[in-house]
Amino acid sequence: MRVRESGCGAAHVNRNRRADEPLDVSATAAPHTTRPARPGVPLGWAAAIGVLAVGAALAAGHLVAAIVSPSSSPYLAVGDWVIRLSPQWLTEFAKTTFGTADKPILLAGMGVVIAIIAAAAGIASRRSPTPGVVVVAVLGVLGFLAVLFAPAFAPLDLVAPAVSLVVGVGVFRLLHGLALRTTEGPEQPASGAGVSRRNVLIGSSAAVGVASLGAAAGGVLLGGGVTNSRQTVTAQLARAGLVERAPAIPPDAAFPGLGTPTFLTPNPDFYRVDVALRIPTQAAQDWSMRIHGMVDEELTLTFDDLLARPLVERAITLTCVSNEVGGPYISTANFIGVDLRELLLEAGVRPDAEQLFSTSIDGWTAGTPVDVVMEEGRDSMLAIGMNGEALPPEHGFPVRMVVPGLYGFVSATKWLTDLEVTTFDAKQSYWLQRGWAQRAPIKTQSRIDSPRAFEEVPAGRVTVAGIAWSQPVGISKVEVRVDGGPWQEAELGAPVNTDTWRMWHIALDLAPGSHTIQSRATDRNGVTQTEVRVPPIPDGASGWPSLIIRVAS
Ligand SMILES: Nc1nc2c(c(=O)[nH]1)N[C@H]1C(S)=C(S)[C@@H](COP(=O)(O)O)O[C@H]1N2
Ligand SMILES: [Mo]
Repeated sequence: MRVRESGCGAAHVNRNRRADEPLDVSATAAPHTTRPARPGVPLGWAAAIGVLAVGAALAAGHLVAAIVSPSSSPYLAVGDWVIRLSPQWLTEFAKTTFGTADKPILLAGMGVVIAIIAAAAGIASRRSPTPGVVVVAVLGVLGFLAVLFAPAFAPLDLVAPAVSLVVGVGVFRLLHGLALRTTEGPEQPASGAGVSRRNVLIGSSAAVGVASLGAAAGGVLLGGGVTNSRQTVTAQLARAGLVERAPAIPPDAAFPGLGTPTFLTPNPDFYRVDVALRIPTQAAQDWSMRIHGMVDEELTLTFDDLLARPLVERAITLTCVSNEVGGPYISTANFIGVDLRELLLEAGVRPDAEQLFSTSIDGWTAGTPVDVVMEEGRDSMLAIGMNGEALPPEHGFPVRMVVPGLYGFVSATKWLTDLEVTTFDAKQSYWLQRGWAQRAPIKTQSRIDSPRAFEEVPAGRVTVAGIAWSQPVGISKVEVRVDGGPWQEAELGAPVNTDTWRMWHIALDLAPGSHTIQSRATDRNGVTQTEVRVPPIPDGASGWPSLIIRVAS
């Protein structure tokens, strides 16, 4: 295809060409010089048509997904693939730079890239719709494939991306045809053409808006279903005598007044780490799970089956392997649930089984060593409650796994839907495939919470406070030193259990000026936190926390 004009100005000149004016033609175009060039869609409109068509496609896909099968939104499915295919350095960068905001940032970034591609597709189609249709169709097929190859794929999931593809191509052809016709009409004055096009664009923008609202409404509906189901579960858990409650946390277990966290982390403050772009929205009454594989007797459990078993409440500190020294990915809650070891004893785990392979509703997987889960007193559980209420949606509602002493990526599967007893050779879990460790016991660590790094504190006694953890062994000692001097023992919070963190504080007399503060913890087996600094990958960061503060004179 030959393009003889490149801008709106050229089209305008051509339309108003007087007979005596020479045509603007290249030598190779000689045979066509007698035919005036067809005017194209102006640049801005062309770009807008591309963006509107793709916007309509995404909104329609999202809306249909919300109605038919929530996990099948083509936009989110493509986002899931971006996460899954992201190189290690990028995932870690996103986690450390954006924290929990990494997902909205990913989705917004995708939006920008898709909008640029869509605008380019529109611009490439200023005369013939073909290039734009091809690009919009390719985007649609990508969305289709992303859904088709999602880990938790079901055939019904194909409806949303199919609708999305058809809407994208259809809207593009429609808008393009309208825009071209209004441009081409020789009898139509230029201003009239503009108004007509404007109407077309306003109309289609409104359509995209309505579709987006519909998609949002669909999301709210699904969220409402989960809210109802959570309320029911919270009420069930509150029934007198149903749950064997955990002992109350002694008031001197934490020193929030000195700068430590509270002992139990309120649910809204509990750290969140996962790769789920969309939080699964399964209601408790729709939940069921199979325990199968290398077991004597397969078990199928519904949520009511879990409620009918003995329910226990246990204070447990969860920790993420991605936590840097001094990092925030650690929190503690009273988890309510059933004992996992007892369930597995009922199913009868074969002696040669190695791995408890757990799968989430969204297809994420974890591999937990069977010997750890089956340890007597390990307190591993299937949790359904957290701090007196049903699990919050973002922390795994309706059912998650919790194994004290193991980092979350090998044990804490949220939105649990399947448990297979198997070997390590047979199956590879999500993060194992990405270079993280197979066995990942939590490393003994401490963290200085107060003062903050580079904080200027008043002259006189300086209180240093923080946390230490070594689940499931427990902490026996925390020491602090200043400027590489002798280690001084800190005061510990009242012990709660060995599956939780321990708070500490110490008052120091410091001379005015800058000082380096370090801490190290020792567990109840007498093992002291190592000074050796390693990064989180593959099995957790280590090293002494170290920060500089200024004491005022
Ligand atoms: N389904 C699912 N479960 C998951 C994850 C995930 O990405 N998907 N991440 C795990 C990781 S790495 C951690 S540290 C814990 C964090 O649990 P939290 O978000 O409730 O604190 O969840 C684990 N369970
Ligand atoms: Mo994690």
